[in-house]
Parts: sequence; C-alpha cells; structure tokens
Amino acid sequence: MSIETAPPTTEADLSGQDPDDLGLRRADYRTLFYTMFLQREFEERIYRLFRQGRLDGAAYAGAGHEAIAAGSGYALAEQDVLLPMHRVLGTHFLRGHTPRDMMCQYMGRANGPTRGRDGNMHCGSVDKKIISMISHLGSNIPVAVGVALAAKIRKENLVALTFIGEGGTSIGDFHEGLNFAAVRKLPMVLIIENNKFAYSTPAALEYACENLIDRAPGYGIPGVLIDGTDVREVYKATKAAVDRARNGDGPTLIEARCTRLLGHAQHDPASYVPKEVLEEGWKNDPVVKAENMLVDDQHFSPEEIEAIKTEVVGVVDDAVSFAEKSPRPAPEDALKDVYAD
Ligand SMILES: Cc1ncc(C[n+]2csc(CCOP(=O)(O)OP(=O)(O)O)c2C)c(N)n1
Repeated sequence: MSIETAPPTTEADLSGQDPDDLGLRRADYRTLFYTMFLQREFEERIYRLFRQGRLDGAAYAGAGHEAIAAGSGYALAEQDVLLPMHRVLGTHFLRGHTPRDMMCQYMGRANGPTRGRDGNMHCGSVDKKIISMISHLGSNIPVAVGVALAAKIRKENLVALTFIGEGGTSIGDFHEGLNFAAVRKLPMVLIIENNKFAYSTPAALEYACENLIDRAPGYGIPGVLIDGTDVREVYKATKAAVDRARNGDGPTLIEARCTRLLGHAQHDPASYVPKEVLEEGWKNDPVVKAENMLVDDQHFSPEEIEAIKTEVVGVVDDAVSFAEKSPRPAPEDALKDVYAD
C-alpha cells in the first residue's frame, strides 16, 4: 500500500513481532484485511449509488474475489506493473489509487484518474504503474507480455501481473500471450480468477480439462492451483511466482478458485446460478475468512477488527461526499491528453 493510502498503523501493529512463515507481520495482515474490506464496502456502496441513479455507467463488483485482489497486489514490489481486471479493485488501492480517486472515477468527476472521461473501471496511472484494463477479455494479456518483454530487453527489474476470468481463458489472446511469455521466459504472472461462471455460462460449458492450470505444462511453465478465498494462500502463490519471474525463470499461471457472490454486474440478479453454489460461496466468504484468520492466528481482538471496519466505512463515506462535491469534466477538455502536445 502506498504511503498516502496506507491505513493508520497502531503501536501494536508495529510491535516487534517476528515475521511468520510467509514473512508477514501483524501490520501486513492489517493492510491485507483493510484492503479486502475496503473493496467489499466500496463496491457495496457503488451498487447502492447505481440504484439511486447517482453513479455513471455500470456497476461491477468483485464480491468473492477480495482475497485474490489483496493477496496478489500485496505480493508486488513498487517497481512492478499491475494490469487489473474488473473484479480486483483492491489492487488499485494497494498501488495508491485512493478511495476518493476511485469514487471520482466511478462518478465521472474531473478529478478522478481519467478526469471523468472513461468508463468507471477503466483507469490506470503511469506513476502508480497501473495499466488500465481493456474491456475486451484477454486483451490485457498481450499488453502484460509486452510490458514484460520491454522490461527484459531494457534489463529492468520488474514483473507484470495480470488477471483473466475462467471464461476469458478461451480467447486466442490467452494462448498467444502465454506462449510468447513462456518461450521468451518473460517476467509475467497470470492469475485466472475462476469464479465458476462467465456471465451466465457455467464452468462445465467453458472448458473440458479438470483444472485450467492443466494447460500450463503445454506451455512449458508451472501452473499453481489455489484457494482464491484464502488471502494467505493467494499471497504465498503470487509472491513465489513474482520471485520466480524476477529471477529470470519466466511466467507462472495461477488458477485461483472462488465464487462470484453476486451477479455479473448490478443489473444481473444471477437467477441462473444454483442456490447451492451461492450458499457454499457465502459460507466461504473470503472477507469473513480473513477476519477469522486475523482473530485466530494473528491476535487481533474482535474489537480491533470492528475498529478497522468502522474506519473503512468512514473512508468510503468520505470518498462519496468528496466525489459528489467534485466537478464534472468541462466539455472543452474532452480531447486533453488524447494527443501529445
Ligand atoms: C472479447 C469479449 N467478449 C465478450 C465480452 C463481454 N463480457 C464481459 S465480461 C464477460 C464474462 C466474463 O467471464 P469471465 O472471463 O469468467 O470473468 P468474470 O466476469 O466471471 O470474472 C463477458 C462475456 C467482452 N468484454 N470481451
């Protein structure tokens, strides 16, 4: 998490606790949970704002994907490049987009990252090393491969991390990108967010192999299957893949299993998803799991967890009122930054 957005750290967080088996301390766990809860709360709010007609564009949520966002984003080093997709909002926060920035973006305000001039999830930042997602599924992958290729040619020590849904793995870009990255041993990590549905298409109609990482040996790269609802597991797998890429050993394919807990987007009640799938998914809610893990293993009291949640709700309240007071873009600015001066 960048300096401007890092949640306040208490003395207890900084106490001389030794790092655990993953090299993480209490302050790291606080940031991981804070990020997950911030994604959940922020997206709940944008759903509500959408229904009230206060939000521009559509509203997508990554409910069920919060551990994937926080655990993977936290495994990156400052110089690495992030290419997020539509269910990993938490990665934006970890790289320094503030809740105010993102709320201005969602509300189409002039002081949002795209200055109110692009779709709400479509924002990046050169300084923060975030490349805006591309709506066309799969297109992020060749871009990540290009970033990794450039880094290798320029001998820059950076890794590109990107994502794809299990539905998107059927697109040609997945094969072309992954094959090129494997052949050239490029520093790239690709995480498949396998949430069981691509819009209304169930996984059984999307691919015939048992696991999507079964494809990895075909490219000559490692494939790692993980529980995408367990933030420690996501961090551990991503960190290992990032370290491997940084060492010049090439890309890794990670398949993170989770459940899409809501519809495809706000407009979709997801009545086609079997009740049992959703019940099972909510039983494995990654945010609740992280909360329990913090209490059981990391010695946070339930009161401390509540305090983090209250703080996050306040941060999101502030983001909404800041965005609503912010100006809309001026029509004459529409072409600003489109062409080089
Ligand atoms: C090439 C392309 N085809 C179709 C779409 C429309 N679309 C957007 S998201 C989506 C479903 C994606 O499913 P999946 O890849 O499994 O990701 P999820 O949304 O479940 O996280 C579709 C069909 C698109 N954006 N791009």
